[in-house]
Amino acid sequence: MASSIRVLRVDVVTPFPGMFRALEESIPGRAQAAGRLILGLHNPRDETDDPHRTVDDAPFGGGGGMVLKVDPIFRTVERICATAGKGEVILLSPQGDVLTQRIVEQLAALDHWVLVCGHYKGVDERVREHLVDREVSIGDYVLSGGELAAMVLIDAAVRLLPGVVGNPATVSSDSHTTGLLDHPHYTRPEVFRGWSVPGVLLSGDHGAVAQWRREQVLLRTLRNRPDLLDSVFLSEEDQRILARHGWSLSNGSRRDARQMEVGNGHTRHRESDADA
Ligand code: 9D3
Repeated sequence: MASSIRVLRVDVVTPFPGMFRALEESIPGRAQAAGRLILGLHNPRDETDDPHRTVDDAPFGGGGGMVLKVDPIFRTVERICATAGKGEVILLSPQGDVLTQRIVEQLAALDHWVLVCGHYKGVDERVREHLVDREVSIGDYVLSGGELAAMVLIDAAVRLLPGVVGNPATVSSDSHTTGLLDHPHYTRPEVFRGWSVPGVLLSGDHGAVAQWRREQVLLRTLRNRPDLLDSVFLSEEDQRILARHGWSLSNGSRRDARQMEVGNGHTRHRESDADA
């Protein structure tokens, strides 16, 4: 078989293993139950020798705050690799490469990760210098630690493992796989509190539906994330649709699309508005 069953093993080094209970839900939970995701949680406190089980200490050179100690982290990672084999050691920290779907895809192709969670206190630089293979951030905002970032990375990768998400078409049509935002979705009822579903979706005309959805994909992307339009292939027809809304290939994302009037062609949702 071309798409053989793969298992992703993730060992996480964290003083807060309880946070990872969140991964027992939803798709990561199902992946764990099916043995497709094997999650190991390792508390660096268990690799300390002192009675206080100290994992942090004051910084050399002075200044405020504390720094995660190198020895408990090294010992924890070395114990993991002695048991489960050498994995890709990834530090979650604000200094890392900002996570993209492309990085998720690269990492999801590997069999074993060792995630080291950073902390607002910072991590002894020797961890970065001598232990870590790559460093990942999930964006430009301040978290209290790397745990939630580690969970974001795990969640994003697990759903790419063949067979974890039921319908492979769902994964390959994802907005960040196609590079554009998604079109609107509706399900029953046809009318809710006077707000009706766009007629084209009820028309049974598959060609018209496909055309409407493509238009919505393009207009939503133009309005909310015009930067994405710079890095995707746009057909002549796509460019014509966008041009009708003030976009041109040359100005692309530099235009402030938020000030453009981009509706979904269906702004009058309330039936009572129809003859207002
Ligand atoms: C004073 C400089 N701060 C960096 C902006 C220090 C600092 C704050 C918060 C250092 C670490 C942290 C804790 N954050 C993470 O460990 C972290 C993180 C994040 O804060 N934002 C986005 N991605 C990540 S991945 C790990």
